[in-house]
Amino acid sequence: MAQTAPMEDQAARLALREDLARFDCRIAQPDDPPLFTRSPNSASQTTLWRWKDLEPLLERLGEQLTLDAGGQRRTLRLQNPGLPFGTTTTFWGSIQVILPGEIAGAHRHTANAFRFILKGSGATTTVNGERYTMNEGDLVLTPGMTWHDHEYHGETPMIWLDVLDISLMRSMHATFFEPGEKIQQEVSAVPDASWRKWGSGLMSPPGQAPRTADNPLLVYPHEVAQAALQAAAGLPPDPFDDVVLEYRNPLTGGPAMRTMGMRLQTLRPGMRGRARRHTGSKLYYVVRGEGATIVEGRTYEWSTGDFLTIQPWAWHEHLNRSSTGEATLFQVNDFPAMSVLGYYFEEERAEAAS
Ligand code: GTQ
Ligand code: FE2
Repeated sequence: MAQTAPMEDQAARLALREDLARFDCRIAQPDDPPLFTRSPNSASQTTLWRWKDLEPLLERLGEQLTLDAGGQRRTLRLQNPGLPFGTTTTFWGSIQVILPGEIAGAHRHTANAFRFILKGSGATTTVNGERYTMNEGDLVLTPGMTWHDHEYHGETPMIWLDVLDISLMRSMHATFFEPGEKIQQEVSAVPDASWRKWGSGLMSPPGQAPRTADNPLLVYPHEVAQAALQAAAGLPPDPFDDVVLEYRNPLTGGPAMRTMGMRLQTLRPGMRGRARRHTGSKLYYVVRGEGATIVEGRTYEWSTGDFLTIQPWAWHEHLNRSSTGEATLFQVNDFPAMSVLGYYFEEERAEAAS
């Protein structure tokens, strides 16, 4: 039955509308949009944010916005122009600026969060009593409901990418937020205990495996990720992503967070990836180098410091046209949440016969 055919019982439906509404019920009405679309029809738009535009804005934020003691953060949100709020349908990406001498006070919330350090080094973050120093390229996790606060004593402003699954949490009506009683948490006697136990990913103290499937790790240092990426460069290339690695929970082999997946990848000179589309959303950050992503026939040229989000179910492919320079991309996606709900689908474009 064609969806656009006029309903034969249109008059009856309209007449029923008010009677049903009195009892908090309704039936499909002639002017309702279709219940389903054949494939995802997302309002979220493919969007590129360029570092050359962001950098002066971040400078202004640092100069003009204060950070009060109430657990606030100084952040620039990457706002998707097609959505009422958020970077994608599930998560928010924001760039946080912290100045020498500042403390971003303790709080906790249901939203899962992580930080990927963009510029500077030396700030510390405390997560449930564990304290870690954050340096460029590090990934630090703040799983939902863990207490966290940040502190910085450096020379120049430090900035990092924050990603929180706020839109997903809101759509589930599960928002909780609690400010800390004190500005900063107490730090445990062994401040980096989980890293000491689980950080090698290969060996850990016997008899201490947690009973939950939650990731025991809070930090993925830059050097470790780089070494892993270099080792992976010796494997056959991935046809879509060249050299790509997932940040994993060392206990389960699953993704590092419950709702969000993080990846690091290298596109080597001359690489041209195959095209693919998938449900769910992702945000790329260009760690270094330059290249391009073709999304539904439109080319987005990116270089160091840029951010790119891709509309759900849009065909896209990556390329590195340089003959000498590698490009490194950090990626966050919502595939873990999509997968566990049964909503993750992907399709590969058939290769043209040559
Ligand atoms: O650093 O705890 O960008 O709670 C947004 C909310 C950062 C944080 C954000 C937050 C944080
Ligand atoms: Fe937070």
